[in-house]
This record gives sequence, structure tokens and C-alpha cells, in this order.
Amino acid sequence: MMSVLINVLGLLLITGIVWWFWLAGRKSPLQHYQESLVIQVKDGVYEPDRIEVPAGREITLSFQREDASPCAEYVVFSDLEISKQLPLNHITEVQLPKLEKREYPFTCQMKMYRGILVAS
Ligand SMILES: [Cu+2]
Repeated sequence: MMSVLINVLGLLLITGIVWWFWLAGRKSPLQHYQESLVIQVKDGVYEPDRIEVPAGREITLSFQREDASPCAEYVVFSDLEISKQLPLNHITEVQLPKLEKREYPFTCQMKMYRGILVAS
């Protein structure tokens, strides 16, 4: 009887893990860039975290950090060598240079927060 219970629990655990990774691997919808867009930084995610931006012209992204943990303190565009400090509960603008038509990841300094710019 006990072993049946343990098997059921094991099965539930595996299902839970698979479910978790399926959710984690799911892509959020692509958000079109507009100047009024403000990217929220909270609960471990950028919202939105996939943004379609125009290639070939300079744009400004706005970040609003609501996560007090040091993890969220910087946003880093490693391919562009841009790193910007985000004061808490504040909207911070990040100027980007002209982009090529490709994807540019942006993360926190520890890469827990992850987002992607799709320049097209
Ligand atoms: Cu972090």
C-alpha cells in the first residue's frame, strides 16, 4: 500500500517537473515596439519579454523596475555592450543604437531575467 502511494507521488512529481519546463520553454507573444511601451521588471520576468523593434534607427526603451532584489538592478544588452542601472520604482530610459535585422538578448547581470529584442 505504501509503495503504491510512493509511486503515485513520484508520478505526480515527474508530471509537475515536465509541466514546469513546458511552461518555462513556452514563448510569450511578440510585442510590437512603440515609444509609450514600458517594460516591467518584476517577479523574475520582463513584461513584455519579446519585443519586435525596428532595425536601422535609434530607439529608446523604457524599463520600470518593481523588483527590489539586487538581481533586477541592471539591464544588460551584452551584444551592444550596454549596461544600465535601474533605480527602483522608476522608469529608466535606455538608448539603443541602430540595430541590424537579428535578435538581441537582454538580461539582468546574472541572466535570471531574460528578454529578447527582435529587430526587423
Ligand atoms: Cu539577476
